[in-house]
Amino acid sequence: MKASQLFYPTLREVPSEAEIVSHQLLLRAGFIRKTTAGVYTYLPLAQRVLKKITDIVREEMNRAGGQEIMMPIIQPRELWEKSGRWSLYGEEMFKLNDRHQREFALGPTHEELITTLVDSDVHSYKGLPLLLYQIQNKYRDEIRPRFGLMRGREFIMKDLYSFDIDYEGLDESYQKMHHAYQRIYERLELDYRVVQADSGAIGGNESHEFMVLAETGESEIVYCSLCDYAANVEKAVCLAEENPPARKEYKSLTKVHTPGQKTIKDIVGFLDIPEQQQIKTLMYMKDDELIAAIVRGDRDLNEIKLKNLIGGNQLFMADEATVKSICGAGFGSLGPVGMKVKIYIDLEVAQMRNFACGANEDDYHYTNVNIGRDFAPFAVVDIRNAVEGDRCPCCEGSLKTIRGIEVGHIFKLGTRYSEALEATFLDSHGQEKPLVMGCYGIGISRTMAAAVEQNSDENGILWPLPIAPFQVIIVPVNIKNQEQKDLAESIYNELTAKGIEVLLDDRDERAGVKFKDADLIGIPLRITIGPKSLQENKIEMKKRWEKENTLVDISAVTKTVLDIVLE
Ligand code: 9G3
Repeated sequence: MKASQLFYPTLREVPSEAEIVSHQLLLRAGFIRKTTAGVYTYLPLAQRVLKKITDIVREEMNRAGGQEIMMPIIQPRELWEKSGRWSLYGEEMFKLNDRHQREFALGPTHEELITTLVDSDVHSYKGLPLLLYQIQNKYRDEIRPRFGLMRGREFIMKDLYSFDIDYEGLDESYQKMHHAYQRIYERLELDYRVVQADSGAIGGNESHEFMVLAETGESEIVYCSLCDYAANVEKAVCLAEENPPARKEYKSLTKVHTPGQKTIKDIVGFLDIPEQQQIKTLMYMKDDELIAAIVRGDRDLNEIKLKNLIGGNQLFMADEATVKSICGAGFGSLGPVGMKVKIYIDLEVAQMRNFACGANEDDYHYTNVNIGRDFAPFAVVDIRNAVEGDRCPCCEGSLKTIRGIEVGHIFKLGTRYSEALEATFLDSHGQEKPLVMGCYGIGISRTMAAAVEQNSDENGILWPLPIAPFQVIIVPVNIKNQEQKDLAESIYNELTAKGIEVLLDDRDERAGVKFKDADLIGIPLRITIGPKSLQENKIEMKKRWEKENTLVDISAVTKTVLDIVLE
C-alpha cells in the first residue's frame, strides 16, 4: 500500500476530551473518528487491526469447536419479556419501534435470542454440545460513554454461547473456552490476568474476567503474591482476623455532643478517635426495605458483595429524608445502637471493641460501643472491599492490587435462560431437560484500545506484531530522488511478493514528518532509504520498540524482515 493513497488523517493536537492514551493516539494516528458520544468510525488502519484481532479470535473459537453464525441486531421485545429482562436494564437498553409500532431492542447481548433459536432446532441430546458464536456490533446506552473505544455505546463483541446436556458438559465447554481465551491473549501478545469475577445480573454463579493490565484500567484486581489467587475486587474474598484482638474489657457506652461533626475524619479530629476505631453506617433500600450496612471507618463498602448476599431485585442508597424519618437522624449521625432496621455488619466490625459511631441523633455520637451489649446485628457478612495487604483467602500470602481493562468475560449460566425461555431437549432416557448454558464474550474493539494502552510511548503506538496494521513501513528520505524512489519500490515489491504487509511512504513530505508519522501509527519495522543506502548498498532498519537503528545489506533485507516477522 502506498501512503499517498492511504486514508489516515493524522492530527498534531488531540481533542481535550480524550483523557487516556489509547483514545488520544487512535484519534491522532487517524485510526478512529467520533460520530457522536460513544459511537465511532473505524478508519482503514483500525479496520486492519480489527481484522487481525478477529481472525485470531475466529481461529481459536473454531479450534475449540465453535461454529460462527450472525444473529440479528434488532431483537423483538417479546424475547426479553419472556426472560424478564426487558425492563431490568432500563435506560441502558437502546429501544426502537418499527412502522407498526412494534417494540425492539438493539442487541446489547444475545442470550435470549440464541436460546430461543437453539430451542427451536435442537430437540435431542444427540445435537449437543453446541458452541455457537458471532462477531458483531453490540449496543448499550452507557450513561457516560468515555475513553474512546474503551466504553462505547456501539462496540464490536465476539459472543459465544455453549449448550450442554448437563453441568459436567458445561464444565468442559467452560474449560475449552478458558483455554481458547488464554491462547487468544497470548497470540495478541497482551499482558493479561484471568480473575474470578462477579456474575452480576446475567445470572449463573461462576465467571472469570480476562484483564489486560493497565494503569488506566477501570477494573481493580486483587491478586496473591504467592499463589495464583486473583479476583476482581468486586468479588475478592476478605477474611476475618485469625487471632482477633484480645477481648478488651467493655468500656461504658458514652453519648457525646458533637455539633456539626458528620464525617469519619471530623470525629478523628473532634474526639481524637482513629478511623479504625469508628464504623461507617450506610443506609440502603433493598427493594422497599431500609437496611443498614456497616464497615470499619477506614474501609469501603462493596455494594456488589452486599447485593449478592442480601438478594432482592433493587439495591440502592437510601435518600436522607427516608433515613431521617426512620432513624431519627441524617447522614453523619447514624449508628447501629437503637436502630430499628436490619443491620448487616462486615466480618471485621464483629471483632471491634469500644468503637465510635453516630447516636441516631443529629450532632451526637456514641463512644465505647460494643456488639451484643449495645446492639444485635442481623448478620455478620463479608461486605468490604479487599485492600493491599489483606491475607490471601487461599494461602499464607498477602494480597496486592493492580488495575486492568476487562477485555473478556466468561460465565457459567446454568439453566437461567433455558428455564425462563423453556428451552429443553430430550435426554437419552427420553426425559425433557433444560439446556445447560455458558456464555463467553470478548470486547474486540476494546481489545484494540487495550493493546494501545499497554503498548505506547511518547512518540505513539507500538503495535504488537500480530495485530499491527502493516508489518513494515519503507521511508525514502527524499521521494524526489529517482534512485531512492526506485530502490524503495524494488524493496517494497520484493517484501510484498513474500507476503509481508508493507506501507511505502511515497508522500512528498520532509523525512522528519515521515519518521514521526511512522512512529505515531506504530508500524513495528521501519526501513529507511537515504543517500547512504545508495553509496554503501545498505538500508537502515529500526524496530519500533528499540532505540537504535541497524544497517542491513540490501541483499539481506527480505531475509532479515522475514526472520523478525516470522519469529
Ligand atoms: C442488557 C444491557 C446491558 C447488559 C446486558 C443486557 C451486560 C447484559 C451481561 C452480558 C453477559 C454476557 C454474552 C457475551 C458475554 C457477556 N450488559 N450484560 O446481559 F440488556 Cl442494556 O452481556 N453476554
